[in-house]
Order: sequence, then structure tokens, then C-alpha cells
Amino acid sequence: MAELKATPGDITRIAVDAIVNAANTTLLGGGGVDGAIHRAAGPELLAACRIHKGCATGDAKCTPGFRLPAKWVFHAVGPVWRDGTHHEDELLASCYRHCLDLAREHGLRSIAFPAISTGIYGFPLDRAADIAIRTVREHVDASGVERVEFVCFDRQTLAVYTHLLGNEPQTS
Ligand code: AR6
Repeated sequence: MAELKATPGDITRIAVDAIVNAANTTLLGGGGVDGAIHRAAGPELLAACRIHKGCATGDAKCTPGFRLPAKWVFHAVGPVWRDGTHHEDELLASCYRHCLDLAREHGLRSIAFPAISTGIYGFPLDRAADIAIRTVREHVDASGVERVEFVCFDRQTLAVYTHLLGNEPQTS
């Protein structure tokens, strides 16, 4: 049974096998958590991202973590929120699923996710957190991952994840 928990703070400081980036389809960096990850990992990260030649929305690509404490970065591209009728839910779930697939392919045991799409991309936080937790619960055991941290950068995000995870034992 995997452990799922809400962790306050900055994902660039988390020592896990892989951290997940909330990237865009170019994979060439941006603001928010993407900017923070590129700054902390160093310029080698951008060079490694270029090799992928972009990433489709709902998919994720892997690079090394370079100067980060995490060994790997999975660059996931969440959907831009429009009105909920443009496959936003499915595309967001697909990001989490693809990251767990990458973790299985690399034989990883721990992974940390930010709240993908809930910043600049405008996905409603409650709805996104529910999708994140449900999708991870559904797929984590098949992935071999034993520890999942949902890293919450702000108080509101931490409150939502703590509420959704906290009413039950923090296991999948
Ligand atoms: N650690 C953990 N979470 C963070 C950090 C951090 N260091 N910094 C911000 N967050 P966002 P999106 C939180 O906007 O909505 C970029 O330009 C933030 O508070 O980073 O998927 C990309 O290149 C929020 O809860 O990602 C794309 O163009 C969450 O991370 C676009 O933004 C996601 O916010 C992606 O937008």
C-alpha cells in the first residue's frame, strides 16, 4: 500500500526519486513551478528538455534532475482550463497516469507532484485535487511507487489536499 501525503513547500527542495513539473507543450520553461524547477536544476535541464521536441497536453516526458535533490524530473503538460467541456478532466488525469507509468518504467519508489494546472492554467483547485488524488490512488500500486507527496506551495492548496487526504488514512 503506497503512502499519499500533502507536503507544504517548494518542490525543488524535495528529495524523492522524481519530481513532476507543470510544464507547457514546448518544454522550454516558463513561470510558476516550471520556472522554479529550471532555476534550481541549472541550464542543463533546458538542454535535456530540447531533445524531446515538445510534449502533448496530457502526456509527460522524463529528464534527469541535474542540480536538484530529485534524480529525475517528469515534465507533465496539464490542460489550460476553459469551461470544463474541453476534456480538461481527462487530460489532467492523463498527466498523473503518465507520470506513474514513467515511474514504473524507471523502477522508482517515490514521486512528488505539484498541483498541475491550478496556477497559470486556471483549473479549479478543488476539482483538480480530487482528480489528482483519485487518479494516483487508482494507479499507484501497479506502478510500484511506495510514497507520493502532493507538494502544496500555498496555504489554500495545502488545505484542500489535507482535507481530501486527511479524512481517510493517508494510504492508497
Ligand atoms: N513548488 C511547488 N509548487 C509550486 C511552486 C514550487 N516551487 N511554484 C508554484 N507552485 P503553475 P500550471 C504551484 O502556474 O497552472 C508555466 O509557465 C502553484 O502555486 O506553476 O500547470 C508553465 O510553463 C500552483 O499550485 O502551473 C506553463 O506555461 C501549481 O504549482 C504554465 O505555467 C501549478 O501552478 C503551467 O501552468
